[in-house]
Amino acid sequence: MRDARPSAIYLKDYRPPAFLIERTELAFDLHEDHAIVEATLHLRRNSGVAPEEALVLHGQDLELQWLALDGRELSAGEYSQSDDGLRIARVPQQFTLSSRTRIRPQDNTSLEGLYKSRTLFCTQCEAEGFRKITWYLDRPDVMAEFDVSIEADKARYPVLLSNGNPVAAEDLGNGRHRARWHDPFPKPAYLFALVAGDLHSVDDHFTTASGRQVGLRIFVEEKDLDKCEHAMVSLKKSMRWDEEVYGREYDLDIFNIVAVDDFNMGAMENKSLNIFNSSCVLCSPQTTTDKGFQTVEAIVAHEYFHNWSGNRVTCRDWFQLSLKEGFTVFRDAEFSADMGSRTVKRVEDATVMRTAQFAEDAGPMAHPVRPDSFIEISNFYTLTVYEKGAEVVRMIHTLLGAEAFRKGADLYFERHDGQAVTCEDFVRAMEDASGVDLGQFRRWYAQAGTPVLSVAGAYDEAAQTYALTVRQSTPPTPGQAHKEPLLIPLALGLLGDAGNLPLQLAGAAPNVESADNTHLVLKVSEAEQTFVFSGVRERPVPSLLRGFSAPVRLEYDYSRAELCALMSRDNDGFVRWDAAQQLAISVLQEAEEQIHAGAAPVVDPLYLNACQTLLEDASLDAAMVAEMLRLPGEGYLAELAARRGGARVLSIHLAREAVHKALAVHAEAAWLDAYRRNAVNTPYAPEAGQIAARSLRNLSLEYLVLARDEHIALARAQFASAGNMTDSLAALKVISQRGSAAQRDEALDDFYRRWKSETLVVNQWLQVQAAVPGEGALERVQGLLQHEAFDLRNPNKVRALVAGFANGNPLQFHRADGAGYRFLGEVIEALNTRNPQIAARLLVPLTRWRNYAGDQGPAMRSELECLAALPDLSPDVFEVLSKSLQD
Ligand code: B3K
Ligand code: ZN
Repeated sequence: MRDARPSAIYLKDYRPPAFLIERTELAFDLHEDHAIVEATLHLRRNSGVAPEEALVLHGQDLELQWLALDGRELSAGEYSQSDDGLRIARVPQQFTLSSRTRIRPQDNTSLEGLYKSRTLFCTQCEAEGFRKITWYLDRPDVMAEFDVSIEADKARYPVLLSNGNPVAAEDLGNGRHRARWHDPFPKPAYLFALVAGDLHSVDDHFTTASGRQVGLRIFVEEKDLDKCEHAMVSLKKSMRWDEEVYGREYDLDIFNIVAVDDFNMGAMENKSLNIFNSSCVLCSPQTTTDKGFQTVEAIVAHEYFHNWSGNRVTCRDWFQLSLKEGFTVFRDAEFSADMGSRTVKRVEDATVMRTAQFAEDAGPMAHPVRPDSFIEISNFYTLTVYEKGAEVVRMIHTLLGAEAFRKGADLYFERHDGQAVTCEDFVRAMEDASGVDLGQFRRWYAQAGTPVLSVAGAYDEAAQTYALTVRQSTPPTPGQAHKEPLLIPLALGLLGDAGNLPLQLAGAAPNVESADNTHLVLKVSEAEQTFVFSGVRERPVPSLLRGFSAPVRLEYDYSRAELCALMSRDNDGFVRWDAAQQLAISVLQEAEEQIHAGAAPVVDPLYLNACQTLLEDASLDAAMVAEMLRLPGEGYLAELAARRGGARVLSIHLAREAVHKALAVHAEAAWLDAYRRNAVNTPYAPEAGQIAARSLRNLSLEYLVLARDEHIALARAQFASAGNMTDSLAALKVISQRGSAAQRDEALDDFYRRWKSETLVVNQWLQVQAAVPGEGALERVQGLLQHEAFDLRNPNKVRALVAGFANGNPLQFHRADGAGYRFLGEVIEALNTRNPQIAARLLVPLTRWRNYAGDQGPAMRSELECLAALPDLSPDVFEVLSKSLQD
């Protein structure tokens, strides 16, 4: 372990690097039990740095064999080594430093640095993995041109890849071969990549707007060659989209993607050599769900877009991570919106924000989009940095308008091409190009926590005015007791009896950007502000936070009738969906209180009828109807309950079951009709129309089996005949959740037999089982840890089974005897030193301990305390534990 009590580093302590690296030459010699890395770094002292300042290089788990300065070998007394680096006290202004280092990729279970994923050598260097490969200035503001040579056994590793262009390939005659690569674009070490393995590729090409040919290749194992087409199509669409929407062309002659099975996250944007978790690149209708197809498209796009937002213009330091991640998530979200349904995409993203990011903002790990400090940067690849960061960029887009935003992006890319910069540089480019003052807006980067926007409306019939009073406040978060008001774009409309009303803001209207006269965006900037609309001929229902125009919690005291009106008639799709959600939440909370008080829950017929009307309207977009009729999950309901005094897991579960069932029974005929009407009879394609139909059809199936036991026959028939993974998995889920034990076991066994050779499908199977309800669920999951299909070293499997249980089986995870918490604790303990990044991620459900009422909160806390008492805590796990246990 590096350090039992690691300490935090602070943004305020940032200093430019004392040395720069102009060129980096790396030679890898790969063997079955070790690898030798020879590095020659062309260094120079940064301007203004004193000549006596020592050179300090990062390095971790490295065995130094030889070190030379300007060709002269250094004696042991001329340098010193520590756990995390190497120090050379006396170095000239400009020099080369050569080293030979031995590493053991085969034993590297952290999946960071150079490691083996089954038969493949591969790398993951972001954020600080390069220091596990060789001694280096492993920080993003040190950018070098890389020359790389890779030598390996030719039969086992016929394909040898690195960044940039291939410059030579040699057969060394002894069963080994060598490849040389050169990357002309200076880059930080975190973008370095190497792959060696027995890979096969699907090849294509793309002609850029200026007419250059780019060779595109996706490298996979031979058995997966038939699963690359969708990723390739997605890549070409992304390249075209970035040219059309941002004017950004690809800059090298080749672009490679490699799929690997053992990977800590989704994918990595290494310059011209993207490495992907196989779950985020491989697709086929037989093995991949609609959601899976959409994920692949979005992640391929995200990594490709990083070529400009991240690689050409990179981050100065890791506190600026959202500079590349927030912006790139915004770019991929807009791309996905353009490729499919814009409203559905917005609903999905707002759901992630409200269910998961708001929870992060309200928990012990809350941090600003640009954190001020961290112990382990790997813990900061969070929903706040990514998704809230993207919402912050989206708000700039809203405030500036599309045209000025594009000018800002152009200026940012041109001004900072080849540089390592800050979030501040991004905001300044947006300001400079648009003339819009973003002074107050900058607080979004610095202030943690979810702002609450509390809105009240007052209609004056005689004066025909409608006054909206908006109050904003942001709750305290760890280390930030006091919050300042933010600049919040509040998009709105006013709904009347016959549709949306024309809007006229009384007096001067400096705060308004009007798109058409029924929609506008207020710029809320003060703790409390009142906006008065004139010429309002009837009492309106305000349609607020349209399109989720800001990442805030909205509070408005709507009556259920008002929510029904918005849900059925507002002309903003997001608000219609949101009204359905709020209505469901209000009904669910009422039922939960009834259950807690010992009464039978009664579900408001207003809600049931509104849902039925929606379901019966075949003219509506089926995807939106499905999203509107999907009940909020138990995790989200628990999060909301925490804000009202503490979550009671059992009564939340029972309330959700009761409302689910009531809606199922009430609209049974309509569900059956929707199920039949949405059957897709054309060959499978992951396109919007079919995806929408399958989404509503499979939701209908869930409701139908709740309405009446006999409908399980529909699920079994669908399971038996499904020609695609979306329908097959949806039926399997329903059977495993709602069928008899015999039906469930038969379907699960059948599924495994059919798919046991497809790892990604088997992972889905593990996840379905993790969510099987009822007593014995935990024992089933524990049993699966020993199954041939499970492997603790593979993050996808750990996520499917272990995180799948903790997040997808609330009643059993929160078992009264604490066994669910203990189970999670044991897995975290097993992974703590083996794969600290995954271990720290698994802690998240336990960090929410303050949300739970009764004995559960304390039981969760005591599991955290047990873990905190372990020796050898990794910095990753230590940071999450210590912050979660802080008073
Ligand atoms: N930049 C990578 C994430 C790296 C995570 C390192 N722990 C993937 C992405 O956001 O595109
Ligand atoms: Zn990214």
